[in-house]
Amino acid sequence: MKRPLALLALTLLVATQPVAAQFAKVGDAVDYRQSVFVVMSYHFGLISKALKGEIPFNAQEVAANANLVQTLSKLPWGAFPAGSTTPDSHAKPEIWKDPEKFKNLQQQLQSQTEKLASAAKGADQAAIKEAFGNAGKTCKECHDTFRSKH
Ligand code: ASC
Repeated sequence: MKRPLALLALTLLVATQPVAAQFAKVGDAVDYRQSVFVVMSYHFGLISKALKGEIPFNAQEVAANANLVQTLSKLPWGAFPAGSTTPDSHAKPEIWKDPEKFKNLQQQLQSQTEKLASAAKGADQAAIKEAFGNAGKTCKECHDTFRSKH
């Protein structure tokens, strides 16, 4: 394959299968998903600070952060191979005992971050705040059920 074609094929693969990452070791999957959650939490936190007035409310930055959160919310779920817990992992066995509930919460997060990104394109801060709150509640609901505090 010529290089531009190979690059295009790779780009399409990555673009259409963001969650199909393959991991050689369990620890790699844990590192991958934790990295995504750290970055997602960082950008989610910036939106929180802007809404609370702890940093200036810059609409473009809030929208950019919301877009990042939306994109990032798609990524961790391909990195939960069955039973993938390590001493560093906070994943509870319930993830693999109740996969339907776990999946529902993933989808809920993705639809709510989509709504957040959509609200953040407009000037209505109350709407952004509401969408932000709903997304945050889903983070918490999933953590309460599926994430250990250790
Ligand atoms: C965050 C973050 C979470 C969620 C959660 C919301 O900023 O890191 O895990 O919000 O605390 O309840």
